Amino acid sequence: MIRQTLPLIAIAALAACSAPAGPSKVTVADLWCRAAPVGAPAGGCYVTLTASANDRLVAVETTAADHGEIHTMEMDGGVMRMRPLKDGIDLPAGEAVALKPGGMHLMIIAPKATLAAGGSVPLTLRFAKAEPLTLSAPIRQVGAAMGGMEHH
Ligand SMILES: [Cu+2]
Repeated sequence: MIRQTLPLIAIAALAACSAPAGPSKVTVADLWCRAAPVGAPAGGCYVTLTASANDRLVAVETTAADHGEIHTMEMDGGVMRMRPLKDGIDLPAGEAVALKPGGMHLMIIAPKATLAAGGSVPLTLRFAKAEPLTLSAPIRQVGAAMGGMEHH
């Protein structure tokens, strides 16, 4: 059985690579978007990215909202503020870079539909070197930390 599966995997890998292998490949883990109430002006999405060679996340696109942005959260005079990262996020080779609540995150601006738990958001991540990745991010309800937001 094992002897038969190996060549099949090799063929599938070749078929997936229509272009020559790029200088880097980015691995995605823990991709999700936070559920948001009806009419929310924006939604947050989170992901852990690991690039095989030095790379950079430069943009996020989605068909589910007006547009996507890459944000960071920083303390500014004792207040947590979000601001767009115009140069994107550095992805050092082999290092897992986590975008998570309270830190760097993806933001989808003006969602076209309510971000309801159980649904999903199509996201395209664009990198400086690696091929873009189009993914489906599951929408998850975040409980206690979001206070009354789930009681709409
Ligand atoms: Cu944001």
